[in-house]
Amino acid sequence: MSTQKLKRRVGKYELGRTIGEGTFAKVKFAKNTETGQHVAIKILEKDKVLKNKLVEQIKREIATMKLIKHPNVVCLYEVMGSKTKIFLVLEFVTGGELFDKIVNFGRMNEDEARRYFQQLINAVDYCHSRGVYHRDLKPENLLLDDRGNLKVSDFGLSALSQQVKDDGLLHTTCGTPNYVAPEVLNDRGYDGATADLWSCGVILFVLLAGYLPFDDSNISTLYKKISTADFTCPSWISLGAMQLIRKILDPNPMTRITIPEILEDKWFKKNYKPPVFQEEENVNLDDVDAVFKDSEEYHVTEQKDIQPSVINAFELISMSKGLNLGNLFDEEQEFKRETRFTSQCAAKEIITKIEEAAKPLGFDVQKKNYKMRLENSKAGRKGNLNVATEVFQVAPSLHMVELRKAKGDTLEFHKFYKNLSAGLKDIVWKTDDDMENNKPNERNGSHSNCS
Ligand code: 3AM
Repeated sequence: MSTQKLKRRVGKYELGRTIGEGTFAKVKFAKNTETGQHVAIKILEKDKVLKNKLVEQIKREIATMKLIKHPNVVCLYEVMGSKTKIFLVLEFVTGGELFDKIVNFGRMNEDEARRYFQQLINAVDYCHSRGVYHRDLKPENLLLDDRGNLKVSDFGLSALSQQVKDDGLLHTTCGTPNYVAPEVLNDRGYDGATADLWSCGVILFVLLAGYLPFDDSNISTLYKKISTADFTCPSWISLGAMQLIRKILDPNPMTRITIPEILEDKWFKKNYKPPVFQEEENVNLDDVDAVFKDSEEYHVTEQKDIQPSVINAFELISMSKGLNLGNLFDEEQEFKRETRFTSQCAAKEIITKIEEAAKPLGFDVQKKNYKMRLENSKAGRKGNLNVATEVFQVAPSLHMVELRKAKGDTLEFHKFYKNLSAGLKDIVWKTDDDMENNKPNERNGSHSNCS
């Protein structure tokens, strides 16, 4: 146990925490050591993604994405490859996901929903005009920047999970069914542009209604509802918005409204400001070629450096006072994905207490030295919630405990943490300030109840 850190480097990037894990990729926070710029690196396993017939299409789409510098599309800065992995260096987007707003605050008013929808349509229109389709537009891919602007992520990457069949059309087996167009579900082959538009219609409905247009616990009933566009608009949605949603959620892709027609729609056009941006010139695509050439001379160097932690004990203590949800903010990720607290108890006792508190909440516990992995046995909104914890020694009788969401939904992590806190209150070190804030009339000298 120490505060030394094993830093992983890929080329000029120093890798930090895992931001999220999906089926095909892991997303990690990273820092460009030359410029200090924060980025997100998506890491894909080559053998999982490059074995299908779409390698040429994937390469073309990744190359096109490097050329796309649109204000509402997550920017792809650079592509690197090692023997086994592909690293996509992306713009780091700090405002969280659009749908967390709905989960937190409920449905939006029409002006706010329209602004996001206009940005979404602009992003989709621009990428389509360059021959890149998303094919998997869903809440997780709609991020917000620090100024509240929408940024669509994963454009051009979904070909990684697709197949082209003999009819030359795309076929897919995965994807979040609630957002997927009927022709995609029927697997009769589909056109990427009209299918993306359907997903935009579902997204607009969710923004305005606060719930999904098509939802059912029975998957075949859900498919039937989607195939027949069986949904009802709630009464608070205006006629103009309702009519537009109906034209987008047309189960027949041939008669579905197109983007040029949406741009002319009266409801859509209100307060519309087309985006102003400059297209990048002189973009170098050598890195994309190199990744797909798969020759060792182009492989990026990966190394692990042991570095002493730059945080000293005083900083650790000041950032970890008590169990306070305010501590969920972190310099690297303003996403509230991790928290810390300090304890005067022995490390083994802390670990036992966390285990005892997590198990009744339905979590399986795996332990390795001073690290633990807590996994919820039940699937949540974004799969099973996984929490990584680690105990660091600050001084012989002072430990810092870090809890980080490794996988799953951020809001579920917050709920879990709140419940866990109740079971840990005996071991958390409370400062005089904390005691004062929590129990204004009661002061005693004992700050934690370690055995
Ligand atoms: O696991 P959650 O849903 O909390 O928001 C994305 C998702 O978070 C985040 O990584 C997780 C897996 O996709 N993410 C993806 N691209 C990102 C980016 N460019 C990003 N976070 C910040 N910047």
